[in-house]
Amino acid sequence: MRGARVLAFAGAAAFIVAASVLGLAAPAEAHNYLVSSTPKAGQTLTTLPKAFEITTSGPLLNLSGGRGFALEIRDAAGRFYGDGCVKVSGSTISETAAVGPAGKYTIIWQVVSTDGHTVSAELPFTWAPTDASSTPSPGAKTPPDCNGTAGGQAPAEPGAAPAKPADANLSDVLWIGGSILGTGIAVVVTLLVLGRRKRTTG
Ligand SMILES: [Cu+2]
Repeated sequence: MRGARVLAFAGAAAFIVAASVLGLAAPAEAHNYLVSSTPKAGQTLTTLPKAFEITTSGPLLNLSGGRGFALEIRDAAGRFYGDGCVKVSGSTISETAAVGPAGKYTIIWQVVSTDGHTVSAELPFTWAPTDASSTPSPGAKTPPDCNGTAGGQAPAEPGAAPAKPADANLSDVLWIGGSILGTGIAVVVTLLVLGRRKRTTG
């Protein structure tokens, strides 16, 4: 009788652990991913659009005026273009388009998923203007900071590799690992308390 109760309790504890792990693993699947963009990855632009845009799979978490969001425009030499003023609207971030001379460019973007984790990636494109009268922007050596305002936080220092989505996955793993440990401790403490109660009352 007593053995059966312990077995039933252990089964329930295992179920709670499994359920909490699965429940916490689910948000990891909810990281926003790229759905569409202007320009498209690998596209050759011959005229400049009004804005560069990154549209992701779902709503973005914008709790502190654009902090954690970035859209950096860089040329092959590593110079930065644009004002760094990132607009966050629904599932899209955008920034006024700006480029320098014709050549290869990379947009490095970062957003905050609704679970609070950041996701970032690179989007290469080519600038080949057909209108020779367009004046290229001179660009800058350091990332633009939108005139010192909070928005447009740079995802990486110049020359450093941009943050990869793997960082977010690692924090998910740590989060899940921590919750398993916490649940395990709670189960052991509960078993100890039950065991002691049995001994004192029975
Ligand atoms: Cu996450």
